[in-house]
Amino acid sequence: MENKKIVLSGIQPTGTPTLGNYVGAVRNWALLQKEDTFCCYCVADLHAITVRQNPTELRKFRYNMAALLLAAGIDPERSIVFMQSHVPEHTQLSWVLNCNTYMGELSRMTQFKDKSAKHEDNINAGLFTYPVLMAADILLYQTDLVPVGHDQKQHLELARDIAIRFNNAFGETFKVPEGFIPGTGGRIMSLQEPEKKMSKSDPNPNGFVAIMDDPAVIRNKFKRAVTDCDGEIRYDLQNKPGVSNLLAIYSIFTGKSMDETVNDFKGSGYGALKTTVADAVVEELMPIQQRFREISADKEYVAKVLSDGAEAARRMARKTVSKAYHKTGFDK
Ligand code: ATP
Ligand code: LTN
Repeated sequence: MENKKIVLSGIQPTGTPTLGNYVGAVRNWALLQKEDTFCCYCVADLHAITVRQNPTELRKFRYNMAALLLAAGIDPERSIVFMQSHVPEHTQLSWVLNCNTYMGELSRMTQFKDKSAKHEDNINAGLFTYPVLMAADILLYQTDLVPVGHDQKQHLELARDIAIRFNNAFGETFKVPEGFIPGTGGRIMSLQEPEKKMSKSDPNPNGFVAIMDDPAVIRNKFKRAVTDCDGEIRYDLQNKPGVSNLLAIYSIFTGKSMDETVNDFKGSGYGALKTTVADAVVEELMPIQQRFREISADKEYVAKVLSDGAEAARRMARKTVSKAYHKTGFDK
């Protein structure tokens, strides 16, 4: 493991994961499992409670999210998969990092501003310090690479700033991580309002495709996707966000470049574009859905993967917590 690059990422078990989560994050998590990487993926359940959750639902969502990661190709023989709450080092480091993060930095986080506008009745301190917990997730594993969607760029930069600040003040403690944000696909847009990102908390279910949606539902959502009225198929994010989003999805799911993609649709209408994109998505998601049904039914297997994952994660995380506590002046 010494000369492998450490990859770490997390996903919140809040609601139904979407095509945006898949393309911006989970799909790359699976692809990053290579000879020269060691990948650590967590279900960020501690992050989830920054917004009020029903405990019964949360229990179900976090289990399903773990099963879905396995179904999407994360291989527990090669990578570790764990629940954030099973590894207490995350909260232990988080406190020390909180005391090395400024209120001003946290007030600039756009996700905090968005979420506090959305949940006016519950602007809790956890929602404000959420990016510090995320920094702890990352820095605990001496991470090299963090695969996330574009919306997490600001949080990632904060994690880097905190690491650099701590290292300067107390001596070399944390590796300063790099982001891995896909160019095309880092920001999959809503099918109904293509100027907004696709979000699982969108009250309009036609705006997002859920990874577990039925094929007929997926096809129908693409059929209703908002485009524009000039009828020309070209990639132009500014003027044609709906069509460009469909082209981006097609390019990712077929592995074709954007030029090839646009060429494939020369002379086609929007109807054909939507059907072809839906077919490509359905083809990749169907086997994942099938594996999800098998894996999620095997409770013992999922529990074993998670307990092995937590044990391996703790072995790594403990070293960093000891180091950071020692540098801070907390010795036994
Ligand atoms: P919400 O949409 O409810 O705010 P979320 O889906 O953004 O939640 P997470 O589940 O924690 O929040 O996101 C997991 C990963 O999915 C992150 O790396 C995030 O950047 C990525 N992601 C989320 N939405 C998109 C999107 N529309 N396009 C690309 N990546 C996305
Ligand atoms: N905040 C992230 C989820 C997340 C994460 C992480 C991503 C929690 N911990 C560590 C990368 C690394 C989000 O997508 N909302």
